[in-house]
Amino acid sequence: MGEDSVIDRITAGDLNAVARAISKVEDGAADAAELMKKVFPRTGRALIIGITGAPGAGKSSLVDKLAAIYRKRGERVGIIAVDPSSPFSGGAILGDRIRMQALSLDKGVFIRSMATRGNLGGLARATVDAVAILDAAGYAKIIIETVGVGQDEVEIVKTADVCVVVLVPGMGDDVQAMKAGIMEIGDIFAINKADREGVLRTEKEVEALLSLSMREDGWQPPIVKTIAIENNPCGGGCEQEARSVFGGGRIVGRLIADHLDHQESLKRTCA
Ligand SMILES: Nc1nc2c(ncn2[C@@H]2O[C@H](COP(=O)(O)OP(=O)(O)OP(=O)(O)O)[C@@H](O)[C@H]2O)c(=O)[nH]1
Ligand SMILES: [Mg+2]
Repeated sequence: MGEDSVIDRITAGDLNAVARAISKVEDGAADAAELMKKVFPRTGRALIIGITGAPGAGKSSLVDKLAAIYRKRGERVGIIAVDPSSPFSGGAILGDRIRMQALSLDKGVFIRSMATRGNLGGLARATVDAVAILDAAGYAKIIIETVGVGQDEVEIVKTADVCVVVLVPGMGDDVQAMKAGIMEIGDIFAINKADREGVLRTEKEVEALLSLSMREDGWQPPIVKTIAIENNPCGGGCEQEARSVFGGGRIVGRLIADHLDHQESLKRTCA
């Protein structure tokens, strides 16, 4: 099949064509560059959201909630889970598949996991290309989830329009250690697992770190406390605490969505 009909099928949102194009860039296929030349002029409409944070911080759970909010608005959502430590790719990794089960049945959601095939630079490039393919295919929101521990992973989320850094209570020293790369790239800080102890302390620590650095664009990253899972396994006790944190049990993905809407409107104004 000619490249022209492939690009037509991508822009028409054909799922098979999209999946195959992503495999092509991931494999570094010989004709991938040629295809991307046709893809790039058709991009620029999506809001690209990077979600990063330590392993197990609740990134996938938040992505799930966020995507559900966008789906309610009728927007199509592309999700790319980048796992630099895993050699497995294609489809979603098992845990994410379970976590995003409802989403994965939804035809308006495209979920894909990408892994390193040898070098991180290659992964970063493949991620950028995959995002562009989803953008050309008309996904309004594209979410990149990545474990943000090292500088290389930070590079991946830097390609996003907005970056949400997910922290959890009681990180203490970890927050300090993350200061180097992550604090600078966060446009929004989510303290997830806010049903756990130590939320306020972590919030103060993040506030303190943020106050040390003034961003060039003057943006003051909001800190939002989130609970990404509804059925907390700890019974009624922590629900109580959740209510007190949020003053009435507000849902949490919503808070991030509101901030992202604000960021998107800024992006539109600047464009
Ligand atoms: N108590 C509590 N547990 C949560 C919350 N959010 C997520 N979890 C749990 O934390 C665990 C990890 O959640 P994930 O969403 O997989 O976290 P992740 O950051 O995507 O993990 P990796 O992709 O493996 O780095 C799961 O068992 C979730 O159910 C929360 O707000 N409160
Ligand atoms: Mg995950």
